[in-house]
Amino acid sequence: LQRSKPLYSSDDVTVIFVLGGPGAGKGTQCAKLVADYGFKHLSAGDLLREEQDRPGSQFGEMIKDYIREGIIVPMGVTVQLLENAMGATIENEGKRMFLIDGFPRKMDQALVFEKGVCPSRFTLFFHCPEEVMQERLLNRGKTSGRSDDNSESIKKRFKTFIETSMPVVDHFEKEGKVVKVDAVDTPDGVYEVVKQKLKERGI
Ligand code: UP5
Ligand code: MG
Repeated sequence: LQRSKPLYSSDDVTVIFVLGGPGAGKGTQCAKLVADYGFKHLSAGDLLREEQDRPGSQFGEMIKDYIREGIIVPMGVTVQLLENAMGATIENEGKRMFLIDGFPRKMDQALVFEKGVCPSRFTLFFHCPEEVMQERLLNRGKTSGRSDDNSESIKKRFKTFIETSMPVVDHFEKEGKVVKVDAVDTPDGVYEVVKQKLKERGI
């Protein structure tokens, strides 16, 4: 994981990080972007849940505990899953434009990924008040089967987001690499703004 230069250069591969609080709508907006722009969508949370359920995974139990507690799985696991998924996508689908959803959410992940895997073009950041996110997650929890869509876990996810993940957004903000979108509107309303802002960034 520690490399002297990234595996992919930003000339060769486009990486857009997609961040925002739990339930801000990252996955929803990524699905729309995939349909219109042909990005490959890689959700770190989805990759972790897949690994958790993979028979024989040595990390399954650990991932399960971390996700329920709303804390960040040690970065080695997540970075490796993303790197594998990117490699497989480039090889099998020939796609070189990635939406990396829900990652990086801790400073160490951000630094290691950009130094060792691929520098990001920018971060698409969905801003949403906690009350709105909480309502969405509790509502989804009725059917999602996600172990962390309950009020106890949601509280912990919010705390981690503020304490651990917002510093990542602030870091990229200082580099002028954050595209901020208000995420309170309807999915289609939010998406209109996303498209406009991507256009301004040359996408
Ligand atoms: N919805 C969406 N947009 C809406 C809108 N505009 N108006 C009304 N409703 C809207 O949406 C959530 C719900 O809201 C859905 O029901 C949707 O229909 C509705 P979604 O698009 O799924 O939001 P998203 O931001 O993707 O929410 P998600 O729950 O996936 O966010 P999290 O960031 O909490 O979850 P993630 O899967 O990324 O991570 C889960 C856990 O994995 C973390 O807590 C952590 O423990 C672990 N993890 C790591 O350890 N490391 C990582 O790098 C990443 C994750
Ligand atoms: Mg998601």
